Amino acid sequence: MSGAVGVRPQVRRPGLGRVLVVIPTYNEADNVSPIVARVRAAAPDVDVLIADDNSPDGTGAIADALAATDARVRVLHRPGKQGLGAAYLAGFGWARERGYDAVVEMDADGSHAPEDLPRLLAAAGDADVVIGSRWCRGAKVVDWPLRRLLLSRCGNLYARVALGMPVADATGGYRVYRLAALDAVDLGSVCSQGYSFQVELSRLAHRAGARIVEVPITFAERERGASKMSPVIVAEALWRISVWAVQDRRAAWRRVVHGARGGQARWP
Ligand SMILES: Nc1nc2c(ncn2[C@@H]2O[C@H](COP(=O)(O)OP(=O)(O)OP(=O)(O)O)[C@@H](O)[C@H]2O)c(=O)[nH]1
Ligand SMILES: [Mg+2]
Repeated sequence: MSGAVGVRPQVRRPGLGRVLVVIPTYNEADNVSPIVARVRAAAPDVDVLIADDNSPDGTGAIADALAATDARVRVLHRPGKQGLGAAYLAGFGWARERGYDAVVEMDADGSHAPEDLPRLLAAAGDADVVIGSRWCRGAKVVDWPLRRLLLSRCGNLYARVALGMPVADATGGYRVYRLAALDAVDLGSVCSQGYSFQVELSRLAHRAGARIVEVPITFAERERGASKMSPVIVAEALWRISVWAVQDRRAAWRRVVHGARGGQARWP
């Protein structure tokens, strides 16, 4: 970890507390400075943690330079590429250790507009989890190729039906979590490496009774750098959603069977 500059007054948002924006990075050298500048301009009272997986393109060093000039920016250096989910879990742990009340998930590539952040934080006043949603009324997706649109639409439809979650954008990665709500979730059980992490956390939060709210965002295709999306990541998401769906149905069936047996036992 690096980046200790000057005195940094702690700012508590009314109704939310101290907020940390976690930005995972892997080879985002061209994106990390602009995204941090945009976050700082859009929400000057929040802190930023860049969770870099030892990017070969030098993103970590650029992040260090940002942290050296801005006391609200910190860097978590991780030894190597371990996936988005692992980077976020490390960021959540970092936030918890330092007494933050809420964490924001945001991509580094500009797809998640920092200018939408104030609306997400405002919505978190009445929610445990806020999802910046691409698939609710008022949302916009800009410049995405048809195959990505279809993948996201179909993936979300599958997650929603298979898992019975009332969430339109369960794969979306622009979120606010209250850390107190995450206390009710066994983060140690999270097994996703790639983007199924977002679905897994949605599912666990929903099962834990979290108040989940979706706020429309304008989502844009990344402007610079290369996507880390791969067929392996898509396959992992499909596979895990299917496994969770089977597990949920088995559990529901067991409840029905045990409930019926319990009912019979009460009769003479
Ligand atoms: N620390 C870390 N960050 C990662 C890893 N994989 C992806 N990221 C970051 O996670 C964010 C999302 O990754 P993207 O490649 O933009 O994935 P995506 O948004 O689904 O795909 P595109 O829309 O094609 O860009 C970016 O900030 C990446 O740099 C990883 O293994 N470790
Ligand atoms: Mg992206």
